[in-house]
Amino acid sequence: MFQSKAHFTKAYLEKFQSLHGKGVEEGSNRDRYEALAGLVRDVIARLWARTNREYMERDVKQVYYFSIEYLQGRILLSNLMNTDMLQACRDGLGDLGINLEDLTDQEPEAGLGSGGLGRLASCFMDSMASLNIPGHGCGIRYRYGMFKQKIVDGYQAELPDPWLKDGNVWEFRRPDKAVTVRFGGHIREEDVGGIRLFHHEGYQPVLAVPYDMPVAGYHNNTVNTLRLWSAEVMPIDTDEGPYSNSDYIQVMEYRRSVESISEILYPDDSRYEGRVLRLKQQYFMASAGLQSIVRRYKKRHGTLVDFHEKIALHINDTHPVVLVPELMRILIDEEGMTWDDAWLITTNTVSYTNHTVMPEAFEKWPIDVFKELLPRIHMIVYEINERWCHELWNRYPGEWDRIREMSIIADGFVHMANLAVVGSYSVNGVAKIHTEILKKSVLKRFYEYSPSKFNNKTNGITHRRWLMKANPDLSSLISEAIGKSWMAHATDLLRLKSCAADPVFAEKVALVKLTNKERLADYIKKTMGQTINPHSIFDCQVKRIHNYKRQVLNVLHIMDLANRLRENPALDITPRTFIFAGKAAPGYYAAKRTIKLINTVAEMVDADPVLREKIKVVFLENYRVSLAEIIVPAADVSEQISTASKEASGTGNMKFMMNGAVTIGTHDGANIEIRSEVGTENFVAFGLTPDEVMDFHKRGGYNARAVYEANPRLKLVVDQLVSGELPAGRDEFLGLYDGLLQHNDEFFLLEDFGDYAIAQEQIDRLYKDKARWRQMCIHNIAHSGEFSSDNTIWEYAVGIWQVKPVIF
Ligand code: F58
Repeated sequence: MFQSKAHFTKAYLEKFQSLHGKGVEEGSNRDRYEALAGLVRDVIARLWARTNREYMERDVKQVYYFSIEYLQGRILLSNLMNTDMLQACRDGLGDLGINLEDLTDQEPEAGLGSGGLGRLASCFMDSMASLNIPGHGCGIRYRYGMFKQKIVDGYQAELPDPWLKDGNVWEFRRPDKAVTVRFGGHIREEDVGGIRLFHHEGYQPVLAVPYDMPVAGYHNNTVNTLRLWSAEVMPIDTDEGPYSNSDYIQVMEYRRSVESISEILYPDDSRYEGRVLRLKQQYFMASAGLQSIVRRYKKRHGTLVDFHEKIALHINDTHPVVLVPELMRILIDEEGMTWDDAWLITTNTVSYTNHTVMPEAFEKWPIDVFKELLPRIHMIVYEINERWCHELWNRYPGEWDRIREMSIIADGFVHMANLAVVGSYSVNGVAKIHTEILKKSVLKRFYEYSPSKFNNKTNGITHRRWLMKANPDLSSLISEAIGKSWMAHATDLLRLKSCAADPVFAEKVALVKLTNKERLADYIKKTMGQTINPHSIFDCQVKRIHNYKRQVLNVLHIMDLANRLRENPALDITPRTFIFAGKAAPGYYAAKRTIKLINTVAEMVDADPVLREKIKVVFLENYRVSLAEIIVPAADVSEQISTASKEASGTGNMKFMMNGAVTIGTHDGANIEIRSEVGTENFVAFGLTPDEVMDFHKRGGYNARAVYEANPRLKLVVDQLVSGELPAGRDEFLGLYDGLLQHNDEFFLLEDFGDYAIAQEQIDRLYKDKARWRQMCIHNIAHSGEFSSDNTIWEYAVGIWQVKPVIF
């Protein structure tokens, strides 16, 4: 590795020349980026080979994390940091007159996810490698990642994201490790000597080719693998594939249908959409991933009888759950095991994380679709269900409703969450309250059946990306104050508590915040041409746009503030910049209207000289990991205002806290744990409790119109949505208005409005007390180590996977 800059510079110049056949002074930033990334890749590749050798020789238990999404973001700087080459590299490039950031900005961003679920998977990859845990990722190499968002006339427009068009330095294509995944066709059964054999015939074969990406741990020589699968047509010289007896058109149709499998990432939607291609993606990933794990395992062990002793398979939500019947298929059809032996192995290998309580997000597939696409898997799921229902009949004789609720196949659908619970040995939620809701309500029947399966693993975020990489100035300040141990052990950040009362330290923290705010202001100026005041309060709500996340509640409060300012221009408030960012799923009409509303209110504020003195609203285009890395360190206030009980955990809340923002938040998801960790005095809470929300759902009794009538300030802003006062068509927000009043405000915005406005006033008061505010920021940073994904992963490793670190 390059501890000295001279060593680095020499290697870099050589790499540049060998890659481009010219001198570095003649190269573009892209050329220079490629040479740098190539150099880092070479170093990492050596460590990677060694890591895999160690795992193999020591024959340790390994975990495979299956996720339909990974939101990696840019990788170069993380890799430089984790391999301890950052300083030498920065200095060495400096000597050559090159600015490192100009190169890292060249990297296309791997945006293979739509939100928290995908980003969690990437944080987990980083933490597994950094804790020396033999843990790998399995996913899909989408050719198009999350769409690029443009704002046109206040509306969201979507553009494709061809992130691979100039190549991806970090991937290693491994054609020798390709496997075949089969779709469609039929099953021919045969009895041979009393044994039933299943022959899959007439299927469409798809070649799954892995692209491996190294995942480097922090200063520990460990490099794990993120294996992403790409769908390709079978080679022309195989006997599989529609080549013999097929005409040109058929062959081209085959090509098209195969390549579509790993073509696009489906953006999240407001409700679950049963598109066949999605099921195809799921089985493609599960089958390819599993086949490659099995192949390697058999090479080492010869048999799969102890598979569960050495392999843990984790499914990130239900998307990869066809892994369960696929493992059964391999064990029974290919290994000749009995059903019972195969079931024992499978249910001791697979564990499952649930990420949502919203019933409309639960996956279910029409049984006919399932059967046609995956005939053998359908047979196995059918049998799993038969046996499961039999068990249920024995345990709950006559309780038909309970049995229907718990069965995997019911009402013509395969219920994927039920399959996940039945087929795994561990089911976890992602924050304490979320796990309780799973146990009490969403998966209540399953909890009653096997309570020991259920456990909580509160989410976390990697402090390496979200503090060390995103906020280097704050990181240096922290290290000056408490030493560097927190980088490896994030909970050491607690030591900062002793600095909270030190005004000199507090002043330095405030200065770093100001610098970060200036950086964000520059970005906004450059990209949007808008000027924002770095001395105003930066109040941020950045996340997917969703009704339950209640961006509209934030907007209603801004409109109320505007009304109060119009009434009293001397209103004594600290100037505030409300910063929004986030994507709406293309088919989610209401979320797209929310974006228009935010931009409309932004326009209204800008047009009014009284308002623009005190407030500013901006919607930043194309939210993504690299943008979050600029916004989060600059935030003063973190908006975490989902309807209580709806946000499984949230992880943005943790990122903001770690960077010293104060949360204004509901009693929801991980907010509850953040608040109890940091202390109620360092968190501004408001709104209904989860129990109150669930009671309303269960017993009714909520009357949105009554709430609206009773609060004149609220009534005014709601009316303004449709009064024609906003600079948009009069009908533009009619749907939104109706949602609040005619449809009784499903997410309790009106109910929480009053309390939210009071909480916002509290924020203003607290901010005015500089010393107090700074202390709050420092307390938030100090307690954020608890939410490092290192802690979360450690709990998964010990409590679920039973995998141990491998240190070498
Ligand atoms: C999120 N889910 C939860 N789903 O909403 C959030 O509370 C939690 O912190 C996070 O998972 C991590 O546990 C989420 O991001 C998706 O994006 C799905 C992806 C696949 C399609 C459906 C939405």
